[in-house]
Formats: sequence, structure tokens, C-alpha cells
Amino acid sequence: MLTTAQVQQFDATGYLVVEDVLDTARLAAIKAEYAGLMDRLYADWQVQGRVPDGAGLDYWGKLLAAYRAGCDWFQPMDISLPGDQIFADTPFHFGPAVFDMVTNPRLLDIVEQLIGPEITSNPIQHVRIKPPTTTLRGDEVRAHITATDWHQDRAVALEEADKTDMVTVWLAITDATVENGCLQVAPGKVGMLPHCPKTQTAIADGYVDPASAVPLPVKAGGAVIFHPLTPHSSLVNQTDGFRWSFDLRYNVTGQNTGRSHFPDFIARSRAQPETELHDWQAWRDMWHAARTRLAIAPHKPIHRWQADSPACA
Ligand SMILES: O=C(O)CCC(=O)C(=O)O
Ligand SMILES: [Fe+2]
Repeated sequence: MLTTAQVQQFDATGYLVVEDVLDTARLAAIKAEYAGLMDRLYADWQVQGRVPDGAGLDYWGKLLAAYRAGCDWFQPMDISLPGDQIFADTPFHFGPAVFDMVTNPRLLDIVEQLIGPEITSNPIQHVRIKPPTTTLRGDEVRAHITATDWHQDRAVALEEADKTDMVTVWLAITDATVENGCLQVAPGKVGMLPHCPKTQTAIADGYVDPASAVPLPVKAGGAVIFHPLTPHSSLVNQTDGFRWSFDLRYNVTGQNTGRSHFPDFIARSRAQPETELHDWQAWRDMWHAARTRLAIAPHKPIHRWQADSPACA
């Protein structure tokens, strides 16, 4: 549970760092689920002759060898569908350990203190496994792999959710440090700033003072929680290890998620507990059904920003 001082800090500054949200057993379950997934992906790539022999490589070694070989693990490990074209077989990952994390009661207790007791798991959610920057290809721009540019999360949802009460919960799976690329915020909840489709969707030049940035290191299992209007970005991973996090979002049930073509579910309801989802396979099935539907539907952009708008000139 949060103290009154923590809730007040969140209200005043738009962010909060909370240690020990996920316990060691839950962290271990996530790591084991992803290690199994990586082993399966790597074995397939090895059969195809695309990666070197994986015997003797641990999880990190396989991630690095696969990245070097140009084999993409980001989308198969992500907990969402991509913003660009969706195919009937676009890979993603929905497993029991991830579902346990998304519906973790301790985490939902915190969210309840911030947005109230009727809580929907918002489908804008990602895994970010960030290799050492020295190992990245020169043209790497994906915000799930390299440093993330300044943005507000409200701006990466569609306009229809501009009035939605939402919070982002960013969970550290490995320690996040200034050296390995933790988050930083520009404290406050300003209005919506103009964003531009640059290499990433980012706040237009000149709207965030980098001198105001507060880096937010947090230990594995801890969380950074922030308001959808709080500008944030992440630092460069200057270490020789990986930085791993998940970012999850929750909104008040019944309000627009900002990506309503993707599935959401009720994670907690004090008024109607019978509407809560407790079955990870049902969650996975919803995403499978969405993928099938979206693979044959006209593409729906996930962002509203135009490169030719005056702020982006
Ligand atoms: O982890 C990152 O690099 C950025 C995360 C982010 O923008 C978010 O969680 O909303
Ligand atoms: Fe963000």
C-alpha cells in the first residue's frame, strides 16, 4: 500500500518510485518463462542455420547472438501486437507468469489508490529488453531496444482516450540504473504537448527542458508509476549488460483505452468482482482472436501525430 505522502507526491509531481512490488518468486517466474521462450526461439533459428550453436549460451548470450544474427526476438517476446501491419501469425507472448504480473494484487492495490477500485488492464503494454548500446546496429531506433525519446503516454494512445483516467506502471525485472538506461521524468503533469513522428513518436523540439530531468533508478521488482501527462524518456544503456522492464497501463473500467482495437480486461472490480479475469489462457485467447481479426482488417494507426504539423517543422 502507498502512504498518504506517496499518493500526494504522485498527485503533485506525476510520478512515484515504489520498491518491492514484485517479490523474488514472481521475478523468478517471469525470468523462467522468458528463458523457456528464448530457448524455443533460438532452437528454431538454429535449425534454420541463422544463429550459431546455442549450447553454452545463457539467456543473455542467446539474446545477443540472435540480435547479431538479425533474428528478431522483440515481437515474439512482446506482450502486445505491433503498431504496424499485423499478420495472422505475428508472434507475441502471453503466458501465466506475465498474467500473474499484470494481475498482481500488490500492484493492483497501488493502482487502486491512484485511480480507484474499478480497474481495467489497458492493452498498451510492452516488454523492453535493452542490450548494451555498443552492441546495437547503427540504425536501431526501436524504443523497446534502444533509449526512448521524450514523450507523454497520453500521446501514444489515441485521441479518444484523452479524458481517460490512466496510470503507467513500469516494472524493473533487472536493476535499472543511470548507467544501464533507467527512466527519467520531467516532473509535473503539463497539458498535452505536441508530438512528432520522428524515429520514435516524441515530444516536439523545445518543449522539455533536459535540465529538469530526474533519473529514476529502481531495483529489480520495483516500479516507476507515472501519470499519462508526465513527460518521460529513458537513458542510454552504457553498461555491458541488458536492462529489462515491462510497462503496463491501467485505466478506469468503462473509459476508452486509447487502443480499443486491442483487447483489455477487468483486472479488479470491487463493485462486480465476478467480472474480473483470472484465467491467463482466456487472456491469451483474446489476443489470438484480435490478431485473427486485425490481420484482415484495414490497418488502424496507433498514433495521431502528423510530420507536417507546424510543431514538427
Ligand atoms: O523503458 C523505456 O525505455 C520507456 C518506457 C516508457 O516510455 C513507458 O513505460 O511508458
Ligand atoms: Fe512512455
